[in-house]
Amino acid sequence: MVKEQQALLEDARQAIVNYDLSKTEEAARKALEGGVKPYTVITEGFVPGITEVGDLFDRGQLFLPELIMTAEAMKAGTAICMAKVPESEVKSTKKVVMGTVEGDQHDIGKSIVMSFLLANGFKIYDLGVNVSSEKFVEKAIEVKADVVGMSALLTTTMVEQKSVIEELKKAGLRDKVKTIVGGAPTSQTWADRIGADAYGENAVDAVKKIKQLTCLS
Ligand code: B12
Repeated sequence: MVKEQQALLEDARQAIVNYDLSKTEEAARKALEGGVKPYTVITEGFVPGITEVGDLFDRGQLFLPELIMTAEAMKAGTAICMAKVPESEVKSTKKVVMGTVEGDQHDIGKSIVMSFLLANGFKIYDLGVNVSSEKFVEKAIEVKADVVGMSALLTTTMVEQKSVIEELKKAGLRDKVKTIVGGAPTSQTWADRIGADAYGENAVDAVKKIKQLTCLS
C-alpha cells in the first residue's frame, strides 16, 4: 500500500479514536477517493480505532457516552464504505437469517457481515438486535432459512447462541438449517462446544464459511 493510503487509514483510525462523526465521514470519503478499498478502510482504519476505544473503556479511561459516540461515528463511516460495495448481480437462492442475540445491542459487526453477504448474492433477513431464540426460530421457519447467523459481543450473552441452537433442535429444524456464530468473544472452540456448524471470524470469513455451509464453494 502506498504511503498516502496509509496516511488516509491513519486519519480514519484517528477520527474514530476522537469519536468525531463528521471527521470519520470525511476520512471515509477521502480514503475511498484515494483508492483504498471499502473493506480496507473498515478493517485497517476504523476497526483499530474502535479497538483502541474499547481498550480505553475497559481501563476506565473513557465512559459510555464516548463509547456511544464512537459507535455512531463507526456506523456512519462504515455506511459510506459499504455503499461502495455493489450488491451482487448474481443472486443466490440461499437465505440467511441474521440477528444479535438476546440481551445484546451490538450490531456494527453484524451489519458489516450482512453487507458482505448481500454483495455475494445471499438473501438476508435481518432480525436486528436483542433477538430471542424463539424469534430466530420463527423467522427460520417463516422464510425456510438455509442458515441462521448469530452475533454476540458480550461474554454474558454469547451463551444465547447455544439457546438458539437448542431451540432449533426443539423445533425439529436442526438438520435442515445450518448455524454460524460470530462476534469478538466467540471462536471455533466455542462453536464446536455449542454444536454450531461454523464460526466466522470476520465478514470475509463469514462469507467463505456460509458458502461452504450452503455448498456454494
Ligand atoms: C461499539 C461498542 C458498543 C456500542 C454498540 C453500538 C452498536 N450499535 O453496535 C454501545 C455503546 C451501545 C455498547 C454498549 C455496551 N458495551 Co460495548 N463495545 C463496543 C466496542 C467498542 C466495539 C464493538 C464493535 O462494533 N467492533 C467493531 C466490529 C466491526 O467488530 P465485531 O463486532 O467484532 O464484528 C466483526 C466480527 O466479530 C465478526 N462478526 C460479528 N458478528 C458476527 C456474526 C456472525 C454470524 C459472523 C459469522 C461473524 C460476526 O465480523 C465482524 C466484522 O469483521 C467493543 C470493544 C471491541 N473492541 O470490540 C465494546 C464491548 C464489546 N462492549 C462491552 C461492554 C461491557 C458494553 C456494555 C455492557 C457497557 C455498559 N456498561 O453498559 C454495553 C452493553 C449493551 C448491550 N446490552 O449490548 C465490552 C464487552 C466485555 C465482555 N467481554 O463482555 C467490550 C469488549 C468493551 C470492553 N473492552 O470492555 N458497546
